Amino acid sequence: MSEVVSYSRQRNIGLITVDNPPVNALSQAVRAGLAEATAQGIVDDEVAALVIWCAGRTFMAGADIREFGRAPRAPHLPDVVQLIENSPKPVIAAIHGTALGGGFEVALSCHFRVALASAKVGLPEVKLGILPGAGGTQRLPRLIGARAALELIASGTSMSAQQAYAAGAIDEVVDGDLRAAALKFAGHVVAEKRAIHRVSSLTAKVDDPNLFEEYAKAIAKKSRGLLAPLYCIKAVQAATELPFAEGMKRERELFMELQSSPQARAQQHVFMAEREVAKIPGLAEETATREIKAAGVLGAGTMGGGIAMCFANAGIPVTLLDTSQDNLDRGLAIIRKNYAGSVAKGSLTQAEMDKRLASIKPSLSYEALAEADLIVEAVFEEMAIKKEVFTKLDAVAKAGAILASNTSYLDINEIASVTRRPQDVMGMHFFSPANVMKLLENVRGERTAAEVCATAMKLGKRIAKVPVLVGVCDGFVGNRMLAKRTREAFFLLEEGALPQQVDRVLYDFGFPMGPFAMGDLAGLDVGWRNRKAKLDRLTPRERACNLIDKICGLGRYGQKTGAGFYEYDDKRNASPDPLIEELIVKHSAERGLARRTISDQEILERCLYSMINEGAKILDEGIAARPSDIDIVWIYGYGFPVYRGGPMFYADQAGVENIFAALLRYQSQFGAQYWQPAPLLEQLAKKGKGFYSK
Ligand code: T1G
Repeated sequence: MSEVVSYSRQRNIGLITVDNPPVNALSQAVRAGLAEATAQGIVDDEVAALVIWCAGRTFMAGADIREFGRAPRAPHLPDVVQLIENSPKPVIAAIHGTALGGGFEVALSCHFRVALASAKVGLPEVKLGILPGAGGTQRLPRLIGARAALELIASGTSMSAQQAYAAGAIDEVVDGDLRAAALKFAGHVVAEKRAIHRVSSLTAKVDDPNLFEEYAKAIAKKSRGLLAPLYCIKAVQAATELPFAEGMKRERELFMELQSSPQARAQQHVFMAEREVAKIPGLAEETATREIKAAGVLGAGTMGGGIAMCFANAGIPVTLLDTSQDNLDRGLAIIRKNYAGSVAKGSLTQAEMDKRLASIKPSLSYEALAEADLIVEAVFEEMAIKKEVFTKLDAVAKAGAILASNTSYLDINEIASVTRRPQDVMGMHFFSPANVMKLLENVRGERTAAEVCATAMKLGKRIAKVPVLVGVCDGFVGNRMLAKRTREAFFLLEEGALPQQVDRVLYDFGFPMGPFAMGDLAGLDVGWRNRKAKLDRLTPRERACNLIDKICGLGRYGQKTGAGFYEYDDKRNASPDPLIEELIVKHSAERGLARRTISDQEILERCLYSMINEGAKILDEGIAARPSDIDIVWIYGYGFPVYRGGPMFYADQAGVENIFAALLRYQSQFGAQYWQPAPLLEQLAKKGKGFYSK
C-alpha cells in the first residue's frame, strides 16, 4: 500500500484512509493508492462495504495543482473514480473540510456520501481556467439537476453540507467523530441491504430547455474574456443530452482544450502566486505575531468606513474616530447603508448586520484608542496632517500597539519618524471600496519590526484580504506602476488618440475599464490633487501635458459631476463628449504637437510595457520580493485580467526580449527619460529569459 493511502478492516467495513498533507491533494501517489485500496477492498471477503476517509484538516481538495503542466502519470483520475463507482460493494465517502474538484468527483463516484456539518463541497476548477475533468460535469447534474450543477460548476462556488444535503448530493450530515459516523452509516447500508446508487446511471434533469443559453447570457458580463465558464456550460449541457460514457468523452475533450490554453496557465499561476505572497523571504514562518483583539480606525471618510467594516466583518471590535460629529454620522450612515444592501441581497442576515454595527464604536476622542491593538489612520492624504495624527497616536496608543497608515503614496519612514516607536509603524494600504477590494498592500518601513510585518500579514488574511508585503517608495507597487501607465495614456491623448480609443484598447485587453473611465469613476479631482502635489517632481513634458488641469478647471470631475472625460446620463452611462475632443485637439495645437493616427497596438504596448518596465525596476530595488507579488497586486487591486496572470506573467507570454525591443523603440522616439529599460529586464531579454524563468 502507498505511504499516503492505507487500507484497514473495521469489523466488516474496509476503511480506506488518505493522508497526504496539507490538503490531501490527489497526487499520483494518492490516485495509485486509492485505486489499489479500492481493488483490495473489493476482493476482501471479510468486508461488505468500503469507506473513504481522509486524515488531517480536509477531504481531498482536488487534483494536485503542482502536477499541472507536467506529463500526466497513471492512474488517471477518471479511471480511479470509475473503479470506485463500479465497485460491487457499497462505497461511502466520509467528507470533512473542503471536498473540492477531483476530491468531490471521488465522492460523487461513491454510492453514498456522509459529511460533517462544517464541510463544504464544490467544483472550483473554473477558477483555475479549466473544468472538472473526472466526471464532475456528468455526475453532478445527474445527482442535483442541471441548473443547480451548472451554477456550482460555472461559478466555482461551493455548497455547505446542509445545502448539499438539501440538493441531494449528501446522504447524511453528522457532527462529532466523522470516521465513526461513516463506519456506522456503512454498517446500516450493509445491514439493511440498501441498493447501490451509481450516479452515472441517473438522468440529468433540465427544468428549462433554454437554461444553457439563458445562463450564458446571464454570466456574459462578469465572465467577459474567460473561456472556462463557457466550456463548463457546454460540458453540463452534454450531461443532459448524451449518454454517460459519451458525456465523459465530451468532458475530456473540453478539459484538454482548456488545460492546454494560456488562460489556464495564467489562472493556475495566480492560484499559486496568491499562496506564495503570504511567504515573506527572510521572515521565518514561526515569527511571533501580536494578538489583535481590538482595532481602531482614524477618519470616518469613505476609506475609513470601509476599513472599519473589514474589522467588524472579521469579528474584531473597532473604534471609529473622527474629529467632527458630522463626519462620524456621515461615515456611520454609509456603513449602515452598505450592510443594509447586503441584507437586501440576502448575503447577510439582519442579526449579523446588527452585530457588526454594534461592534463599531464611534468616538470623537483619541483616548478611545488607548486599548486598541492596531490603529489604521485614514485621514486626508497630506504629510503634515499625517504627522500631526501620528504624533497624537504615539501619545495615546498603548505600548505594543501597531500604528498603520492607509496612505497610498506617502513616505512611511517620514510618518514613522514623528513617533517614538517607528518599529511599530507601517503602511496598510487598502483599496476603494475597502470593504470590497481584496488587495491589502502592507508597507514595511525601514524600521518596522519583523513581528509587526508578520502580524499585518496574518491579520490581512483574517480580514479576508490578500495581503502583499512591499517596501517604501512613491506609490509603493501598484500606484507607482499605475503612474507610468497614466503618463503614457495622457501622452497618447496629446499625440493623436482620444479617451474612448485608449479605454477601448485596455477594456478589450480585459481590464474592467480604461484609465479615463476609471478616472471619471474615482473622481478626477483626486488625480488632479496628486498631480498638483507632485508638480515640482514632474518632467517638463508631464507638466505641459496638463489636460487634467483643463478638464477639472471646467468643474468636470467625472461621474460625480455628470461629466469628466465622458458625459454621463442619469444612469451613469458614459458617452464621448465632442467638447473633450475639441479640448484635446486644441491642447495638441497649443503644445505644437501634430496629431497622428495611433494604432491600438501602440496604445497597448505603451500602457502595459511602461508599467512592466517599472515593475522590473521595483524588483531591482527589492520593493517587491517576487514578480508574483506584483501580479497579485495588479489582479486584486487594479482589475488586471486574471486570465492573463498579471503584468509580469503577461510579460513572459509577450516575450521579455520583445518588450525590451519595444522599449528601445519608444526610447528613440520619446527619450530615455521615459523609456530607460530596467537593468533586470535588459538582463533577462539578453539571456532570452523571462521573469519566471527557472
Ligand atoms: N494541489 C496542490 N496543493 C494545494 C492544493 C491543490 N489542489 N490546494 C491547496 N494546496 C496547498 C496550497 O498551495 C498551500 O500550500 C496549502 O495547500 C494550503 O492551502 C480532475 C483537475 C483547499 C480551500 O481548486 O481552494 O481537481 O502554500 O493556503 O486557505 O477535476 O487551498 O502551504 O505550501 O490555500 O486553508 C481543484 C484549491 C483542483 C482547490 C484550503 N481544487 N485549493 O484553503 O489554505 S483541479 C481546487 C483551495 C481538479 C479535477 C481537477 C484551498 C483550500 P503551501 P491554502 P486554505
